[in-house]
Amino acid sequence: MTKDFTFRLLARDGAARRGEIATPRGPIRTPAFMPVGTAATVKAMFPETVEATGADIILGNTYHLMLRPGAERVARLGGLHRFMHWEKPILTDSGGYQVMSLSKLRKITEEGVAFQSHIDGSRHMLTPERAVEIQCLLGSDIQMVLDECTPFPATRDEAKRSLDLSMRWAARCKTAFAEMSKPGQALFGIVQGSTYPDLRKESAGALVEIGFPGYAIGGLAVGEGHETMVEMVGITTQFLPEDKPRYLMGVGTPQDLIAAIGQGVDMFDCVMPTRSGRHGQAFTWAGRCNLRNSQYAEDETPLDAESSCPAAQYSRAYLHHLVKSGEMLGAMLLSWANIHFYQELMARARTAIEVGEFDDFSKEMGRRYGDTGP
Ligand code: PRF
Repeated sequence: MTKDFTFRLLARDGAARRGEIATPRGPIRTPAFMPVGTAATVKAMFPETVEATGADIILGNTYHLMLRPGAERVARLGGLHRFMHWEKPILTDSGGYQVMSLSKLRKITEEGVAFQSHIDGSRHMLTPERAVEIQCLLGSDIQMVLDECTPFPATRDEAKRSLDLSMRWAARCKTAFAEMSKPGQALFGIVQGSTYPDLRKESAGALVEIGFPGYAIGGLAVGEGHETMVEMVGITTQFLPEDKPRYLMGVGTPQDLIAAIGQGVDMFDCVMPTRSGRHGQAFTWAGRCNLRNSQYAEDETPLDAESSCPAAQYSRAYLHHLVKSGEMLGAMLLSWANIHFYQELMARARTAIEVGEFDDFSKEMGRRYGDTGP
């Protein structure tokens, strides 16, 4: 097993890329979708099941784990992989984004972000150095720099000020990472710049100057809409090195993923398959399906006849009943079927790129799901 973190491009089809990231905990086939395991669990799923859907990597959150059960405690218990029974790679987000969306009381300064816990109101400080330290304590394979996800909409001045702060934090994270990390671990930079093409270019350039083994695109899917998001992704990937993985944070619908792969993105994470699964929404090869709808009450057909997922073989009538009754099994089966669908979507995208048919695949998905989503 290699001790290094490396990325290899295996095939290209237009701007779409098929690659593989090697890590000491195993390979990550790209394009990759990372199920979200915020609080050391992909909600309502067994780790074994997550693995069986084809996931090579999952995402964990610094913010949640530092508050509960605490990064030092996870470290004493042998690290996040051992704690949650997931031996494959884990990417951790740095916490800044979650602080801004979850904590009501928070203050950003040059030093970092001070905030009060959404759980018990306790006071905490997340600096670039502490964000890296926590991710090292967790034993994260791919860490993210602390950044500010610029709120949308933002004036150019606001976006510029925010991006400058994120770039200074990125440099501090890299220094801290060099001191604290273990071989085989990686730290990714995060491009910001809101919806301003010149700021996206500036941010990408600043990060490439610092130098990272992978680059994330942040600050999107925050209300700008599908078209603008795809445009910003395309502008950003243009200024990122070909030989490093690109990760679009917190995205998205199947259509978002296909469009972003078409712009050269390699990695994604999103709560959508698990969160919508817990709310009775299913992603199938025939499109989206809301199991709460009474049209399914006596529908004996399987959830998704085209899927090989065991959960998708249950009848729509049964899933409708479980969802309407608020039964846990409903959330479990739909989360499973949805994560399986997202993994299968990535597998089909990878194959399409390999055989040079990504455009056809993208059009076919557009027919099934609509081009820009619901
Ligand atoms: N920054 C970080 N995490 C994120 C985002 C970001 O901009 C987003 C934006 N879609 C999701 N998750 N650190």
